[in-house]
Amino acid sequence: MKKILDEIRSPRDLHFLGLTEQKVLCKELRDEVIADVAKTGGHLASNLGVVELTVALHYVFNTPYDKIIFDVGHQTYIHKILTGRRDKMATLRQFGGLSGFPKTSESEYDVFNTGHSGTSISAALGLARARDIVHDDYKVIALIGDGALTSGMALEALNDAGSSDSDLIVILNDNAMSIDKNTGGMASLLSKLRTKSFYRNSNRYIKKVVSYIPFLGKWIIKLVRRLKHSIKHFILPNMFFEDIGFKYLGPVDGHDLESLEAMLERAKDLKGPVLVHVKTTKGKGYQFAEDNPDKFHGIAPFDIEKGEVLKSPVKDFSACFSENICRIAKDNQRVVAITAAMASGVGLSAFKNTFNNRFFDVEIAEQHAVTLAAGLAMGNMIPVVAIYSSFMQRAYDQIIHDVAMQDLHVVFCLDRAGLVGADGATHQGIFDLAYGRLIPKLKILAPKNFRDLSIMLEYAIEDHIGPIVLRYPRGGEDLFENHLSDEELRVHLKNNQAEVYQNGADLTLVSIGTMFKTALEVATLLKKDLGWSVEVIDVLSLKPLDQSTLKSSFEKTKKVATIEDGTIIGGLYDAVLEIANYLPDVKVLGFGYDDIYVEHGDVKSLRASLGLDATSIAAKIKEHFYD
Ligand SMILES: Cc1ncc(C[n+]2csc(CCOP(=O)(O)OP(=O)(O)O)c2C)c(N)n1
Repeated sequence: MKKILDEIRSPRDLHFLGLTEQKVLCKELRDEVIADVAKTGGHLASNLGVVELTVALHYVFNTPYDKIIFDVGHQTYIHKILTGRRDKMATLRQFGGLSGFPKTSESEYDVFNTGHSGTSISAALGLARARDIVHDDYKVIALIGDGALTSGMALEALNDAGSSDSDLIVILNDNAMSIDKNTGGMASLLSKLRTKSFYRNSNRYIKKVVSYIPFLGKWIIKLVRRLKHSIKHFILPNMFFEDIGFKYLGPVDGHDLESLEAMLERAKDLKGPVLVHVKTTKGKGYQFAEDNPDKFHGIAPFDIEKGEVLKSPVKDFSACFSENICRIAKDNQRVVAITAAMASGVGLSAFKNTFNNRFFDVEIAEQHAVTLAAGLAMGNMIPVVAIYSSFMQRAYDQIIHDVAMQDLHVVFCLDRAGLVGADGATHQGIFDLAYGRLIPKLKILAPKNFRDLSIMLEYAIEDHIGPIVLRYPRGGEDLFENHLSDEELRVHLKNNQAEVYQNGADLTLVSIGTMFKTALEVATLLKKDLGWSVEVIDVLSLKPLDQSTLKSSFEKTKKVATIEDGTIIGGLYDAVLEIANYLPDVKVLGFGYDDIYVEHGDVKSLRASLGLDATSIAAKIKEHFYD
């Protein structure tokens, strides 16, 4: 049977639909996005929550002339379907396919690339100011969730926008959820706003009741009127947005198309900064996602009937971190843990449940998370800050200014370091080795398997004093035999010693973290192909780097290749070059991400496309060094 959706080739086609047809369209969109994400994986619950809102926005506004900026951008699947990309949804997040986030290179309807939370209002305000300077008249709309609104950046932008004269519409998509339940002061303000109609009605009810009281009743109403402003302040919490300069509209039910479109029409005609508060349900229309919006926030391919992921998940580094931090915190009461809205992602849910008074979820506020840790360290706690590598980019100054410069004992656990895959360029954790290496006093460790992580975490908390980073990737561990005993590894860490895993005379392969397995495979290939004996060294610590072990290996082999899951500029390659620079006749070849942003796709395909799989690396080494 032909669907209404089949007729929608661009948002313009929405204008031929009446309200009833638009409602049917929403149902079709929901079914389609569930079917799409069940195959590709992705951010399902957030998209189900904005079906009506996305249709209403494209119906009311004249896109792409009017500009919609999506915060985070993980909720743009419906937008993609409506803006001519329906037939490519099967390629979503796949190598060479559609991105899971807005991409200006993908469509003229994608106005601004996002991925990290909290950027939409700043970008929208910039666009609005640019429009005003050239006297253009398009509308600018920022769509931001209540989770993303906890970002420092978003609050900075509200502060600026509120005092500006620019016409700007901020749509607040409030589902009371970040990935987990949204918490903090902003969340409680919004929860009061959500029940605002109750306050309004109760106000009317009180007026009605007191007007029946003879003499005194009228007097009370007069008094109520006179005190209206202050009562509004005390009773109606929307004054927060109004006081900082926004016209506040709402709250409106984000699944009631008629009211939503009417509200957006009103917002369209208002001057200056306007905030439209839209209440939505995360996961709306798919029971499994409504019941477990956190599980369906970002999900792997799943069975629609059962609501379960198809592949049973393997134990990953986050789970290993989770086990070990709980183990260590049980005996060490000084250990506290901090997350920026990613408790389950980074593996802190068990810690939260077991040591609740030592757990802090600061919401999407990485900068605050780091300086909060600095304060805790000053107070003699040992803070462990677990944040994804790419999100930690936000807090660079805080690491330097608040932690490292004061030599505070803070343990940074950078999860999702290296390529993360399907989430793409904004989420690839490829910069931390380079940016971390520049910071004086910061020690940087990278485990190659779970055993290393467990001992490194113990070392970072119990033995080391000062700022320290542990970086590890998304996913499970590679299998190989441990050559160092646990005790030997402890000694290596204490002495900043690299691990010489296998001796050789023809080439030194230096790897960091989980690229170790690739190094082993390259060594095997070179042995088979050229008969080379390859020395394989895992640095364990990038900073300080074990100069003497590396130096004597380089002097022996003269040929060196580095392999890292990070940008080669500023990372392991550069660090090794600094040693080789003083050694005559030593040549170094670097394998990593060379001055590029790595797009989305499965990690294996991405690496192969960049020449970072074992076969390509071995071939390049042969070409470069074989004479
Ligand atoms: C700087 C940064 N930190 C963390 C994240 C991970 N993250 C992606 S979406 C999200 C929650 C967003 O909640 P909200 O804005 O309310 O959108 P919803 O999914 O609930 O619609 C988080 C924490 C991120 N994208 N960027």
